[in-house]
Amino acid sequence: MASSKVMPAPARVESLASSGLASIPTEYVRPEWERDDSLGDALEEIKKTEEGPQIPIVDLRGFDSGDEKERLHCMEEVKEAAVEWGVMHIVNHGIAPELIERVRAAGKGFFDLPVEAKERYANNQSEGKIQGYGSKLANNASGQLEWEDYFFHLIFPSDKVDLSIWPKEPADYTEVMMEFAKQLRVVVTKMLSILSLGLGFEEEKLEKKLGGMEELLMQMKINYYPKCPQPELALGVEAHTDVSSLSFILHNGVPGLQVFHGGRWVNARLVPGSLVVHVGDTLEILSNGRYKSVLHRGLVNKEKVRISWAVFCEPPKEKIVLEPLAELVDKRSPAKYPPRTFAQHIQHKLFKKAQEQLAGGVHIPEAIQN
Ligand SMILES: O=C(O)CCC(=O)C(=O)O
Ligand SMILES: [Fe+2]
Repeated sequence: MASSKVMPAPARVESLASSGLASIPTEYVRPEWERDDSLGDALEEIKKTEEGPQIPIVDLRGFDSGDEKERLHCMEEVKEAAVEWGVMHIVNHGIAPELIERVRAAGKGFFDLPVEAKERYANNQSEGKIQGYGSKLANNASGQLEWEDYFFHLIFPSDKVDLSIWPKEPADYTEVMMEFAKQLRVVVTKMLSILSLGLGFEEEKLEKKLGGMEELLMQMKINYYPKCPQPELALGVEAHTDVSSLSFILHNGVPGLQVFHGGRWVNARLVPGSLVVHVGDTLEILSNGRYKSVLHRGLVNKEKVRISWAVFCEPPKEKIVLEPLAELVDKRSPAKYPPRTFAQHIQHKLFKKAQEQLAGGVHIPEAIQN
């Protein structure tokens, strides 16, 4: 095409936040229907968490115990959480607290660098270079933006990783993140095994279906949410379901994550030593809707910077056709999702979102549909 669209470099939310502004630019103000949907300061909202149903906490120790009864119990709990909520806190997952602390320090260390130093790692979304330091580009007519900057990069399998774009500061970033990726990969297999058993399959079923050790990708997104002067007007991440199979989330102890359950937004509690695990679209599709891809969003707050580390476990983009597993489809429960590659699924989701925005966008997005 003749018109070469030059995208303006996105403003970093961190720079905006530290400029001391009292009110946020209009691009960050959510539409009225969404603000009515109980937006607020995450530090205030978390105080209301006491009442009502809570995201289940699942102990994985039983699965490793070798005791058949305990394994079964663990499997039942994971299954129930994936069916009823599509999200759970996992404890005794097997990753040492010291390593988790080092991951937190490495991510914080990077974001503690001045913005100019981080810009050297900037991604270039219009050129398709999605790995690196970034902020959301306004991709629709409303120009709606999110109150966060991020760092995004592939962390597993190691032969597909591009270390040249990883932060060189702090000095141990690469070593720590590689080790975390390796250990988290073990947890991924464990969760997929449990979830396979929960569907009545042999342990290896989902792992194989998603590409196994060679093909299943783990993408790390470090979300950096600066303090926000008007948290009741903004969102750190807007409501969405993850396209992944599973997503694992670690945070810096500042609340903000909410999940949609039973017709309302539920705050994720701060559970020491836990990782939050989301069921993503890909598992919802393979399980023919038995496991739910959970709708979630991120609130911001006035007083504390929030950082979260989200790891998305994804099948390869083109190699695998995702569709409900044949054993889960019959006359009484026909396939709810047409066959699509992962790339096609993402395209379809973007297309649907664009259509919804054209139509006015006043809705709470449902999990996923055809
Ligand atoms: O910050 C969080 O807790 C959630 C982030 C998230 O949903 C995402 O990056 O997809
Ligand atoms: Fe997400």
